Amino acid sequence: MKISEIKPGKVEFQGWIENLRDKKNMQFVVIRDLSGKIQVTVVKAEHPEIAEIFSGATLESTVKIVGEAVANEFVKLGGIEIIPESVELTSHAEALPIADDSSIDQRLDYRWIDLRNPARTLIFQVETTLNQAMRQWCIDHDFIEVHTPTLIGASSEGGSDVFEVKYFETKAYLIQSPQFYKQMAMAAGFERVFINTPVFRAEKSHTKKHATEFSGFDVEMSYVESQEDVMKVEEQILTYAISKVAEKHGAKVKELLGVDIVVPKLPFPRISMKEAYKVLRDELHMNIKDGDDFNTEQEVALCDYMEKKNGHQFFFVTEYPSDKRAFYTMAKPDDPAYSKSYDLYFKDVEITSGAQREHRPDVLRNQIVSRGIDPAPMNDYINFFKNGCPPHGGFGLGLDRLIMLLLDLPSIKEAMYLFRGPDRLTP
Ligand code: AMO
Repeated sequence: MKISEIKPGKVEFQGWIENLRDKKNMQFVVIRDLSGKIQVTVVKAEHPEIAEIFSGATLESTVKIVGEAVANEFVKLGGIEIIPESVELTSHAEALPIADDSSIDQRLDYRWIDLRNPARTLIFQVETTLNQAMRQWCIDHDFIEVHTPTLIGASSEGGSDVFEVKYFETKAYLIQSPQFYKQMAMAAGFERVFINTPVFRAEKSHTKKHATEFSGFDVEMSYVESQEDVMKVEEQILTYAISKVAEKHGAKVKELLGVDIVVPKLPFPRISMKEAYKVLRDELHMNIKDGDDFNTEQEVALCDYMEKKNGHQFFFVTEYPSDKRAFYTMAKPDDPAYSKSYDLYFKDVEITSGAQREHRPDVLRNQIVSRGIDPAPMNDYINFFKNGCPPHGGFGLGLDRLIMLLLDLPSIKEAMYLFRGPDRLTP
């Protein structure tokens, strides 16, 4: 049984030795499982064989215990103690190489020990609920889930941040996003799809928000008129999923991580790039020209401005300059220097890129060529759009970034079960 289910009477349970006080005549042992902790009390004279097992046991060893749970008002842990009849040591723990206050990199070396801390386990309980709710929203709204390969013959985002792998006598790449596959689903008539997949970026960035492998949550939908249709779906998915997290884990997150889960209000605030340039220049007195990318300082200033102005932790930036976006993005027909694209910011970090896509194969090919990308390896992708394909759009969200921000974690390393970065391929 789980420790949290223990009531007075006969019990059998397993767990970790969290604490052990070995007195002259008595032993007080705290056993922990995922659900809670309980005290085991041993009277040495009555059970010398059990006392001997505990005397030789180390902290964090695991045990199986059969005994009687009895109420005892002096026991701090729930007013119940276990009088054991038999104890079996199921594993022996060597001295722990890390403590709670070890550096993050030391802790990652021994992640299996690090994650035993209930505050860290909670991160993954939250992620389970969040991801499940995002999927549920999609399923409830007629999305089809597709499982896509992580090996690909051509770079899906352009650029150099792609891992190359030896593939028999030829080369393959690890996907930077399932972009091509989700767009193919639109050509296949699936109308609405979502994909949960690992994605890879060969970026040597050592920041709190970069990993070389992370979990993507991707959505693509047909018959969109602009990025606005995609943004409406994304804000609903997030509001629903965060409300589920607040409902299920809000109190525990506050207790163990000291963080309030704020369920965002709909709609999320929006600002176009053209408006953002004006705000940065006229109100925040920063030096930026129309068509530029934000530098980090400008990005932080804009996030700060939007949060203060709207009292909202999320906001969309829309209609980026076309030449700053990936080749598959549709340009605005009335103003082709700008595109039908968006990013979503949460607190001060970008968590999503999205857009309406260019679904006309001839225009798409031109966009590829005009970015200096060799169109030959893209032929399979361009072919998707040659046999009829509705206008479509979608977004890609970084799940690990979302968790990091939702729980105010200092780095994406804490948000990922196993972090992968430029200097880390283990454990
Ligand atoms: P983009 O390249 O913006 O867009 O990636 C989408 C989201 O993925 C997350 N992300 C990362 N997370 C951790 N470490 C990284 N190195 C990293 N890089 C990106 C971010 C980001 O917003 N195909 C498009 C999406 C689309 O248009 O549908 C794409 O991949 O949260």
